[in-house]
Amino acid sequence: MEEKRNISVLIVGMAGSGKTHVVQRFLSHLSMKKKDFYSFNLDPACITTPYRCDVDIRDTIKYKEVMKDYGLGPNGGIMTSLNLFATKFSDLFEIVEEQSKITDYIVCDTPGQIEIFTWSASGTLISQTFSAATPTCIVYVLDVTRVCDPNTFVSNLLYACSILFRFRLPMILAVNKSDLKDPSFVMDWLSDVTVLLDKISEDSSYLASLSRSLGLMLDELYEYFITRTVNISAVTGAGMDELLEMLEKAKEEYTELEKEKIKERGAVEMDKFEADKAKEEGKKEEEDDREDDIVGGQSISHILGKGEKEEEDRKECHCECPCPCSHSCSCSHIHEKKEVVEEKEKDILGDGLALRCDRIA
Ligand SMILES: Nc1nc2c(ncn2[C@@H]2O[C@H](COP(=O)(O)OP(=O)(O)OP(=O)(O)O)[C@@H](O)[C@H]2O)c(=O)[nH]1
Ligand SMILES: [Mg+2]
Repeated sequence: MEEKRNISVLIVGMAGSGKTHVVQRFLSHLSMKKKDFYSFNLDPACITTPYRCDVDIRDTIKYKEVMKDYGLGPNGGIMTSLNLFATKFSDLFEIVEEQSKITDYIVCDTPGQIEIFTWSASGTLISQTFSAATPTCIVYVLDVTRVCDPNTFVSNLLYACSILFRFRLPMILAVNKSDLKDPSFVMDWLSDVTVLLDKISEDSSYLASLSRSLGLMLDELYEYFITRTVNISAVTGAGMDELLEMLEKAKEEYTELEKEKIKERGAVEMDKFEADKAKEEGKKEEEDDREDDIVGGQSISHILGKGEKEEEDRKECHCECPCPCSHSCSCSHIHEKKEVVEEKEKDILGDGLALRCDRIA
């Protein structure tokens, strides 16, 4: 059977933005299109899943017992359940890898605790496990009835931004509940930051001035999302075809990002190699210096060498020296030696000089 190269879709977003219903609608759309899919529910606290769920975190982790056992509140309980689930990442990897060969889409519903994906270890582990096994994309669900408030819009984008930079996976903004409110203002705000800033200025609170600064700061992010925003409705099914098209592009983007990551890893490894090489060379230079010092030490011993050692010192010296045979030399130890020799000249005149000239020759 021909292997399929599918895509994993992680559905994230604020609590109540409609993630679970988006998963349900998206899966029924896939069924309609005769696409194969595999689904995960990673929300340990949900009561029911309104879609066919292949892997349900609730089958392995009892969230209420986790709360009791660890003395946690509801949010801590959800986070800890996810952390416990993430410890099984090798099993998760096997499932995702296997399914990536036989299905077109793997869809994953997540809990509303966005912190799981912004700073908890499990969010990173889970997303990395998915992306190691198959092309992976994050769909960030926005509730249009909430993000029409520009402050909420900016804080949602901040979350999206931190997830985007943390995971470095392609991300799509899915503006949900379009059946309740026209979401066209989102595109207006993304494509022209001044429209967003004007909207924020209508409010004179401290929060608005903070949003204004943040709104300006996120300018580059808006550009990224202009081509990656889709208006959907989990109730009516609007925008599902556009979402599918965007996921196809996200698959290509994933490949590009992976290439970059490999290149970066290559660069890091190259840097490490260079650093090791420099370290090795540094060590060698140090050894050479030490050798020089030893040689220098001998020279010093030449200077210091008097009496019986003197003749031996001269044997080891390879410099030309300013002796009467007209050889020239500028090194100090030789001059020193010369003095020594000159002193000796009185006693062993001729022999000492003759001895040196023989050696130099
Ligand atoms: N009108 C309308 N209502 C929606 C849509 N999507 C979701 N809802 C409603 O929004 C509410 C929350 O939906 P969920 O799917 O449970 O939201 P969620 O993000 O999964 O919530 P948590 O898992 O608690 O974070 C429900 O009452 C849904 O019926 C939509 O497209 N249109
Ligand atoms: Mg849900």
